[in-house]
Amino acid sequence: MRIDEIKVSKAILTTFQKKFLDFLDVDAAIVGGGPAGMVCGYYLAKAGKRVALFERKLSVGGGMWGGGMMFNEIVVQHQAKAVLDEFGIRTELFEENCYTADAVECVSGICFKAVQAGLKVFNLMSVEDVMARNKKIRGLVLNWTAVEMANLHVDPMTMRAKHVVDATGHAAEVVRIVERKSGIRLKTKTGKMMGEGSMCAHEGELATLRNSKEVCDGLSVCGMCANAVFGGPRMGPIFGGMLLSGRKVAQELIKKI
Ligand code: 48H
Repeated sequence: MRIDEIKVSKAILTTFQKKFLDFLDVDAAIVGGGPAGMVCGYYLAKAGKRVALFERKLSVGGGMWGGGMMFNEIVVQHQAKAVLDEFGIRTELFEENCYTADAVECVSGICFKAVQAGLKVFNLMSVEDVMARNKKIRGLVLNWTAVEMANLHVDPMTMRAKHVVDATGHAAEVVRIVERKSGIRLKTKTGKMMGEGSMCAHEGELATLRNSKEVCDGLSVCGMCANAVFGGPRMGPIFGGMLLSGRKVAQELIKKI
């Protein structure tokens, strides 16, 4: 039977429309598909929650593909190896409490299992604002990344979530929007963004986990974003804190939602 080009177009438009409609009102919405966001989405989906993840770029994986300085190997510590084990990702012991893993295997392995667990990933979509009511974050305002990049004057659309997770990495984009536009006081020492500190790998890893939590009603942070918001040093190409922080926020939300 000949392939009908119009049937192909109809198939894509119909299934995508259904997928998007089904995930316009969810338990959790995650912004950013780096390691922290993807791991968070995996555990939430595995627990039966309806979760959508919005990623600005064509591919998920964030800063993980490039390992350290484009050498595509990552490092995790003993505690975080358990998360990679959960995804079936192979690790090699380098020295005590220092495992390496192939960055490409990490990203693809996490992505595959997360999507199969039920996480719905919408790539090429950027979150440009939040929906807030009575000082609570209730959803996200979305636009195509292509619109953002071309600086086109096209209005966005909105989706609703019981809880939002900012996993946008160093930029902490969602929290910055909340701080700038909503008048909500953040649950930080100053009520504002504290900012990321300079490199200290050991403290940075501990801080990432400690800082991964709710930052205001309806909004949690994980990964590098957590240190940008609550104040904590950077840690370089060790990714254990990112994986553990995604898992921690998921575990908190599983109980809450
Ligand atoms: C949609 C968005 C938006 C938006 C951003 O940077 P990431 O990899 O974040 P983490 O926290 O999972 O991992 C951090 C790690 O990669 C890292 O940078 C480390 C360990 N650095 C240490 C150091 O010392 O430098 O991923 C964030 C993702 C990216 O894919 C962005 O494209 C995406 O979020 N994103 N998606 N709407 N507004 N903003």
